[in-house]
Amino acid sequence: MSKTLTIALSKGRIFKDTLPLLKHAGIEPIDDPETSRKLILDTNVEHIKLVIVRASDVPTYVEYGAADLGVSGKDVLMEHGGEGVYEPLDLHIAKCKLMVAGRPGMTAAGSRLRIATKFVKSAQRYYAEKGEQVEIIKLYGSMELAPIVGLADAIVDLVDTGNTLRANGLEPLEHIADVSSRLIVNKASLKTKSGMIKAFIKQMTEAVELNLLESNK
Ligand code: PRT
Ligand code: MG
Repeated sequence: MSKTLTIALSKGRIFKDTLPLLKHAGIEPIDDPETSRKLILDTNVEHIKLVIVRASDVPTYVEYGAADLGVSGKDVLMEHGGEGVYEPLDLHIAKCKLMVAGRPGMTAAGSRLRIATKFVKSAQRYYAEKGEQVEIIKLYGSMELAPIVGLADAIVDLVDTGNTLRANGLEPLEHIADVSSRLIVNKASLKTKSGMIKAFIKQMTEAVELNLLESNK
């Protein structure tokens, strides 16, 4: 049987946290993406390949079937919309929170609150559900700067330890969502490569359970 399974991953924390889960499933990459320039990594399992893409591109690769599977943050999936992909498993890795943050005691400088974020859809949905009219300003990074220089009243961003916010005189104000990384699967692949994918999901499920047991010790 010559069917290949392609798994899309991003470098950095997602790759680092996914490695031990893959290892439990018997899969180990031959090259290290942090030092190699290769974007397609072979593994010790001949028919399994890893493709290294930008975190925000993982759902797109999986949606179009360029990868059969992927590992993607819930924050990224909420922005992407999750069309064309199944999300069968919470991997409980790369955890953080999507939050509103700003200066302590922050209030709108104008009539409407101005919110800077790269999570435009999630921010729009959050304020719409609250019934609050806000102006959303799309940024691609360094969101913490926006309230300091008066570009926005507050930001919507990922928070883990809160150190980045504190270092910039900001604090977490409102919790929007808990974020962790999810295994995602292309819908067509689930039919055409059903056996391989179901076996992979089963092994990853076991690995996640073991990980959780370890971390509760
Ligand atoms: O960098 P690139 O544009 O390619 O993509 P990316 O920034 O989305 O990738 P990466 O690797 O930084 O993040 C991948 C995924 O990790 C995200 O989509 C989240 O699901 C998850 N994750 C978990 C985080 C964090 N924790 C996190 N703390 N992603 C980003 N952060 C950043 C946050 O944006 C802020 O700048 O870390 C800073 C806050 O950390 P603390 O500890 O100071 O609060
Ligand atoms: Mg980044």
